[in-house]
Amino acid sequence: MNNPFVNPKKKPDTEDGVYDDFERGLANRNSGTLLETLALDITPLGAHYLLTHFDTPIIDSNEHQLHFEGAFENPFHLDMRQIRSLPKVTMPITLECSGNGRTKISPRRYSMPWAYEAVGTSEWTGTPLAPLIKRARPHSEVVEISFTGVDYGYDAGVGHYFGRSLTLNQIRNLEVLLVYDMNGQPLLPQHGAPLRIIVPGWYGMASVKWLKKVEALTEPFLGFQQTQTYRFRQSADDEGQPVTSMRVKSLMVPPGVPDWISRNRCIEPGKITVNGRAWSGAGKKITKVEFASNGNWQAAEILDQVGKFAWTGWRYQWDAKPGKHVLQCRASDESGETQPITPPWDLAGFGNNAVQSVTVFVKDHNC
Ligand SMILES: Nc1nc2c(c(=O)[nH]1)N[C@H]1C(S)=C(S)[C@@H](COP(=O)(O)O)O[C@H]1N2
Ligand SMILES: [Mo]
Repeated sequence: MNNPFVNPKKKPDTEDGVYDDFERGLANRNSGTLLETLALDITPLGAHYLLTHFDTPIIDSNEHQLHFEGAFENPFHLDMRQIRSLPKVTMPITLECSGNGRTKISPRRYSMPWAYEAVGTSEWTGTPLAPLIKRARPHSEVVEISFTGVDYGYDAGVGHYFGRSLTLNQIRNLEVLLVYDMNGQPLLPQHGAPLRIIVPGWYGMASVKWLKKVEALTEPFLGFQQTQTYRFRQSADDEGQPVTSMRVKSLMVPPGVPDWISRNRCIEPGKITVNGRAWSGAGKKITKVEFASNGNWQAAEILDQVGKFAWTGWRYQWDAKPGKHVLQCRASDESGETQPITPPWDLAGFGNNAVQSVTVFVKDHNC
């Protein structure tokens, strides 16, 4: 048997709110962040969301090498000691999985069932990638650079190493970083140790973990993760558009205390401060955040942006009156984009930046 996973590529239908064992298995492996950590500028190590398609490779950082190969004049490889001695940059960067919000789209795609929690901001330390590409001297006919991880597996019957590509201009303009530390500590195995890239402003799929190969290509990269998925598609016969920059979005720290199972909230009556985060892609600044209780939208206060490629804090003083309320928040960015109330349709559930809704119950009396 050469390939035990040959399959017809058609994903099973899903029922809203009903998840099978395979989806539950994915959810157990790919943990989300804890929404309460949105109170912090930087997501604590261990509370950053995780999305790994295959297995987490266990790599000896003393042995690991990064190979610059393909259509370069000056191919070379570097070990981790050499990479760590290159000019060092630390930047807070917000990363969101493009499948975040998938469960809120109906019908839901059969895949990792994210609700709101696939986002986080870390202090990433590494070295800019562009000077290394320059050092390797791409041939004049190079059109793209591909990035390949150590992790191999199957999707839709296709065996492949996880790989993505960018153009030379994208690598320069997006300020792509070759990263080895996260929040001041060596990358954890599940976040790509010992080496990954971070593509600021783009959805997470571009930020290849466990990076082993940077290859200069004279034809566009046709890897599975570049061409067979991560495309916005309206229907199965739609060729679609590649998923790239993050869409404007915001989340709140759910106020009050939760019910263990439903996670609905209980709040004491009176004035409370609701706070959260807002972000967008492609370096676009957040210009407005609004907060609503039962659809009554009011301007929230915008706090400092944590970094050029990181989220912005916001807060709102809410007068909690007894009863049941649905709380929502909505951000706009400097390009004039605003979060939609209802999820934008996408076949695979990518790019859902619709507003978050949190149901809260405010008690009649302080107790
Ligand atoms: N090699 C490799 N890189 C990868 C992935 C993967 O499965 N393998 N997942 C991608 C996706 S879809 C996302 S959202 C981010 C998640 O990064 P994190 O797990 O560090 O949060 O990594 C990206 N890089
Ligand atoms: Mo992702």
